[in-house]
Amino acid sequence: MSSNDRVRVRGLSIFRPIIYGNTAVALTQKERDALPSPDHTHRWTVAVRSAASVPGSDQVGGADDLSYFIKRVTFKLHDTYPTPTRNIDKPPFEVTETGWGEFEIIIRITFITEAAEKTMTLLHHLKLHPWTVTGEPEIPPLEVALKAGPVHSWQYDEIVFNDPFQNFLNLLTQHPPTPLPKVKKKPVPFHLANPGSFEESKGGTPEFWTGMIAEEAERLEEARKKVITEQERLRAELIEKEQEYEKLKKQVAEGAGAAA
Ligand code: SLL
Repeated sequence: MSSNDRVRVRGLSIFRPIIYGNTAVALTQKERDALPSPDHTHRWTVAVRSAASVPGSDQVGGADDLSYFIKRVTFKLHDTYPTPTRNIDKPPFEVTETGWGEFEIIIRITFITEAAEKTMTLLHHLKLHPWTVTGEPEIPPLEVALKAGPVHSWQYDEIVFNDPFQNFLNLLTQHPPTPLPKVKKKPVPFHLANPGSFEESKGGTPEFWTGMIAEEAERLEEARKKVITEQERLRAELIEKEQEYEKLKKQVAEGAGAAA
């Protein structure tokens, strides 16, 4: 360690792209029967991975080994699981389980000591059932779930390190992240897409790519326009109702006046 190592590089920010989330598959009746808990309906994996995927792989993300800056990932599962706090100290930073229900998973990332960074806490809603058009949770019959294929719910994030220590910065720059593909080779991750029917959502493994930011912006813009249109419609309706109310109030007043 040189004397410069513990000096912060002021004004510099460096980030590493990650994804966190889960993949889930429905179990066949035969698979369920073979489990110690036959009431479990799905097998799922929750993970923290590098954002880029291995080309040709059917795994979402995970091209890079993140252990050069992540020491530990803790997944806090639902209390119905034995030892719900799962500490994963080496890659892959993931937990695979079977179960029957969706729940919130607290994900805590501990960085290597050299980072001198606080742990980072993320929240992920474990998703087992296919995305629906309405967005309302809907549990499809087993045969539909099996046909629809794996369910994916992944969130892209960038871990930003501000004013990093020189030695940590060196470590990071020695491990540049695999760049995301510049063209979309696979369907958009479903949680970002306009979810289709169960059938349509059978799109294979999603992959994060550079254009997803522009796509997300487009979706937000569309949503914003929808909200404005709806607001205008409601405002017109409100004005109409207020006018009607005034009219009725006047009629009542006139009626009362005539009766007096
Ligand atoms: C629900 N609030 O009611 C959620 C809880 C719990 C999920 C879901 C298996 C645990 C075990 C399991 O899937 N727990 O092996 O007992 O939907």
